[in-house]
Amino acid sequence: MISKWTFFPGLIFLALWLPAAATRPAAQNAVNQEESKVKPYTLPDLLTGGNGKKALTVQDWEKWRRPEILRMLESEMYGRTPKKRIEIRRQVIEEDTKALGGKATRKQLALFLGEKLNGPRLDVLIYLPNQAARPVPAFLGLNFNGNQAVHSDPAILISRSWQRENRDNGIIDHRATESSRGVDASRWMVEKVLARGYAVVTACYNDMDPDFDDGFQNGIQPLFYRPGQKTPAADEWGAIGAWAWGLSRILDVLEKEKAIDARRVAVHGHSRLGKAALWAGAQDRRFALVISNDSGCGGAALSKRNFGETVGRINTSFPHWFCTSFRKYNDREEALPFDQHMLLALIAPRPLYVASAEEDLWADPLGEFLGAKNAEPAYALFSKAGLGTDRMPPVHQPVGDFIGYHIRAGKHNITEYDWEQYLKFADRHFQSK
Ligand code: GTR
Repeated sequence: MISKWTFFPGLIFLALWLPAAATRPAAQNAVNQEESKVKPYTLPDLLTGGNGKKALTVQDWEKWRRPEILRMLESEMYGRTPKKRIEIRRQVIEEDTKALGGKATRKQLALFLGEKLNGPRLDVLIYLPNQAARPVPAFLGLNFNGNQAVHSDPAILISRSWQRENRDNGIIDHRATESSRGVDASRWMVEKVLARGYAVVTACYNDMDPDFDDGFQNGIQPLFYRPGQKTPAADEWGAIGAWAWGLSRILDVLEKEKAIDARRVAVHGHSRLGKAALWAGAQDRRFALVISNDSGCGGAALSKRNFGETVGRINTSFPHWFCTSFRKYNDREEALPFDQHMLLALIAPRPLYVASAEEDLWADPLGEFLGAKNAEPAYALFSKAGLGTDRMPPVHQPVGDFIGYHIRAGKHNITEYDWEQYLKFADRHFQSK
C-alpha cells in the first residue's frame, strides 16, 4: 500500500513540475554535452546543387552554387537583408591626433540612419596608428556594452544605446555609465593591435538593433518596412542581419578614410557578434578576412551535430536573432537543407579564421572545427589550402593556411592568445596585398 508520505511528496513534486514543464519549450530539454552521445548525421554536400549537379570549377561556384547557398541562408536562417537604400548622414563628432599618449589618432563619427533626426544612430570609433607611412589595414568588430567599454580612454563617447543590464560592468538600468569605461579592454587589446600597424574600428551592436525581442520596433528594421508593414516577413532579417548590415555600413565609411586601406579590412566578432561577423563576411565580399571567435551555434558550429546549443534552444532564448522561418528547424536539425560549413564556404577564397575555447562546450569546439573543415572544398576550387589537417588540433596549436583554426584553454571569451593568432594570420595574408 502507498503510505501518505510517499504519495504526498510525489503529488507536490508533480504539482510544481507540471506547470513548469508545460510552459518550457521541448527544445530546452535536449542539450547534449557528451561526445559519446553525438548521433550520426549527414551534412548536405557543399558543392552539389539542388538540381543534383556538382560545382567543379570556380565558375560553377560563382555562377550558381554560391548564389544558391546564399539564398538558402537568407530565406531560411538569417533572413534577407532589404535591398532598399536608406538615407545615412555622416558626421565627425570628435578627432584627436594625439590620443593614447600620442600613439594614435582617435576619430569618432556618427552615422544618422534614416530621415528622422531622432532615429537610430550608429557611433563609430576609429583608432589609427600614428606611425604609419601608408594606408593601414584594419580590424573591424562590433562591441558589447558600448564603444567606451573597449578602452579606458576618457574621451570615448559613452554609448547612448540600450545595453544589456550588467551592474558589474557599469551598465545600470540598461544605460552605460562612466564606470563602464574599459570594462572590455582585455577583449580588444587596442594598443597591441595599433602597435602591429592596424587600425582598430568598432561600434556597438545595440546601435543597429538593441539585443532583446521587441518585435523589431526600436532598431533599424522599421526604416526598411514597406508601407503598412509592422514586422519583418518570415524570410526577412532578424537582429544578426541588422548587426551585419551595420558592419557593411562601417566599411562604407572606411572606404572614405584616406588613412585606411579598405581592401585590407578584417571583420571579427565574439560569440553572437562572431555570428554577425560571419554573416557580414558571407554577404559582403569587400571584407578581406573574416574571424569567428567562439561563435558557436548559428556561427561556425555545425547544427546537425547534436552537441551544445541547439537550433531550438537558440530560437527560444533569442527569438529575435534569426528570421522566423528558421524556427521550423527547432528540434529538427536533420531537416535543414544546409549547415554552417556552407556559411563559412561563402567566405572563400578570402582568409577565414575560426577559434574555439576548450571549456566553451556550449559553442561546441569540435563542431566549429568541423564547420571549418567542411568548408574546404570551396577553397580547393580556388586552389587555396584550408586547415591542412583532418584532425582537431590540441590546445594552443594553431593550424591552417587560408582557413585558420585554434582551440585555446579556458572559457568563452576573447583573450590575448586569440589576438596573437589573429594578428599573425592577418599579417601573413595582408602583407602580400
Ligand atoms: C549565449 C548564446 C550563444 C552565444 C552567447 C554570447 O547565451 O546561447 O549562442 O551567442 O550567448 O553571445 O555570448
